Amino acid sequence: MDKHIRKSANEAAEKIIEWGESQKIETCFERAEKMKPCPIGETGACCKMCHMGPCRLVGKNAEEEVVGVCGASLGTVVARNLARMIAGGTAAHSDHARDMAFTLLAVAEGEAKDFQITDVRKLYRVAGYLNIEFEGRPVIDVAKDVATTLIEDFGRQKGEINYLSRAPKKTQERWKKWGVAPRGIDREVVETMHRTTMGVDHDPDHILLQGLRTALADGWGGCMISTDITDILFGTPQPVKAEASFGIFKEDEVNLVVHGHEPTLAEKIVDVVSEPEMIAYAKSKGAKGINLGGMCCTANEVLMRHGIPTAGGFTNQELGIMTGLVDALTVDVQCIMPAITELSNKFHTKVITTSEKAKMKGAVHIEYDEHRAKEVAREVVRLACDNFQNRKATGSHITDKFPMIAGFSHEYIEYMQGGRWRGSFRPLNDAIMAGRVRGVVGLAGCDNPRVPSTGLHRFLATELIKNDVLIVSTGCGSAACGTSGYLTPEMALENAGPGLREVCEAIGIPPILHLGACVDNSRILTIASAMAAEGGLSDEIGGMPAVGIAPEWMAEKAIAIGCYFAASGVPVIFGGESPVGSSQEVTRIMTEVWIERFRGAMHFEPDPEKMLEIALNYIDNARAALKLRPYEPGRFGTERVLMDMAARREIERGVAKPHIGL
Ligand code: BF8
Repeated sequence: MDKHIRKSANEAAEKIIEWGESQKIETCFERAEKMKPCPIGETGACCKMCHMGPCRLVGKNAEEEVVGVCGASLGTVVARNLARMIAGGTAAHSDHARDMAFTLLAVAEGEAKDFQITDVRKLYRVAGYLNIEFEGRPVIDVAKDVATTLIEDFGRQKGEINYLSRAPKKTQERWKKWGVAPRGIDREVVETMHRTTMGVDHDPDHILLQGLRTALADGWGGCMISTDITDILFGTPQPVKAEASFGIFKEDEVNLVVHGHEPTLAEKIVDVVSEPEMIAYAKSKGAKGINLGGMCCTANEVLMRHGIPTAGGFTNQELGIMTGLVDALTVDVQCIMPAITELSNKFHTKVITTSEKAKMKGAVHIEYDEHRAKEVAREVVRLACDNFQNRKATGSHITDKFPMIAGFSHEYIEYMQGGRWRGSFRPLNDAIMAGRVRGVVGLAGCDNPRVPSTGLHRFLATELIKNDVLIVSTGCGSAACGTSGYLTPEMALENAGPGLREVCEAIGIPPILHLGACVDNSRILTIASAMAAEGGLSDEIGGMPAVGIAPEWMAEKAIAIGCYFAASGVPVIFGGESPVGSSQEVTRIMTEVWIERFRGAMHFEPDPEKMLEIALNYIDNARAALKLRPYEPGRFGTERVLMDMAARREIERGVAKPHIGL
């Protein structure tokens, strides 16, 4: 890794940070430096479940010698804290999914006139998963049944959530065997909160199994429901060209940025910004037009479906304001720094909160209402236009931007491997079996100011593709790659290993596939299931030459995602210090025990070189267990050809002897 990087590995971000320093403007980067992380987690645990504490279980031999006032051991406290993080993350994704499901229901019941069923084919596909009859029925009736059935998954008390049946049979059997098949999404979150309150579940392994059940409710419930319904309402993504980084902002247009997670209002803003009346309104304020951009996961949603440019991920939100070019920043829920309202006072930016669930002091509140979605969207756009006139000369105007390709849904990846009628995962499986593609890594999660932000993503992305590993990325991991110029097919030519390059060139894809927002990690689950069903690799998700990495994670949602991948059979590597590192018992359960039971594990490893090594080891070991040809660098593609030509010349000159293969 480049050791000279300061706060951000992204050049444009670094320029803004430096400009901010010269202006004495503080951002998360300076706050991260000032606020040293509490060592609790890595070197001990704190229990705040009752008022006999908080109990600090610290010290060299805390695991053996220290207990809380009630007698809770370090392992118990560490497991409880992690399970609560999973519950928090699951609640966030799933509450977002619930809103999407109720929007679909409102559309089906004619109450949300500004929305339509955009992708009927996807609706039918989902109806098929749910055993809902769709042939010959009005689309709206099918949509109502789909929405109602998925809404039941939130409050179901017994049985299993619907989408578990989409996993390979063997994966499902493991879940049944270990009692982690989730019943209802809300039920698992509530039960985790109950079991981890004072005086209930004290066995770390047992607590963590409930943590996994909750995480599975997130992955195969909340996240998957959100992805599917968003596709039904707004279209299943297919490759689209866009741009990334701060240079997406325009000097002479109104810059409106959508930030947060729920795509409903953002979709309507996309609709209204091109309305002639809105453009005329912007012009009446002295602007040449309206330029819409995104940040964080809302950016990913509108990027995947409309090619709306992204200013980047989590750590870019303050920096975006500091360009001085953002006239309005709408936010809804999740990953919104409270610092942005205070910061916006130094510039002219209006921060607009839009969710009934989330307000911020110093922001304008324009509440989203699905019954009058376009009207709300127009109100937001008008406010941005009004504010254009208030732009000040101050700001770190940055022009850097990169082209990018996004929009790789499960459905499109299937389609690109055989077309509409013969789409499958066969070519990808074959490429992995042959060793052209060594394996697949899901590079996901947040960017984090505690490391040279976005730098770990960049390092791993470069090294993995060089090693012929295909990357699927989501969330701020995708934003990190996009703002570094890593999401173009040309990237394959320059940096990918020869085998991966051959595959990418044949199919016409970049070596890093942007799959969408964080909830769209569910696309990786269904892709892995489809690869298992295709044959030739593992017949379950576990055992595939596949790994998940979240090198810069920071949110509880990331922990929930990591755990649902681990429970589904994917070894996962998280960066940074381990939040469970103080307990050897919990660390062992999450690695050795989970691998045995589920074929997935969760590691915490701060060193990016080691992350890479662990990932490649998992991939190579999985290849060996599947009795696939061992991966051989340079066996395929141009590099191999060049090597062969050079070797032949040596043979012809009598310098070397012929050997097998030549
Ligand atoms: O859900 S990757 S910083 S924006 S938590 Fe947040 Fe992390 Fe970004 Fe999207 Ni996901």
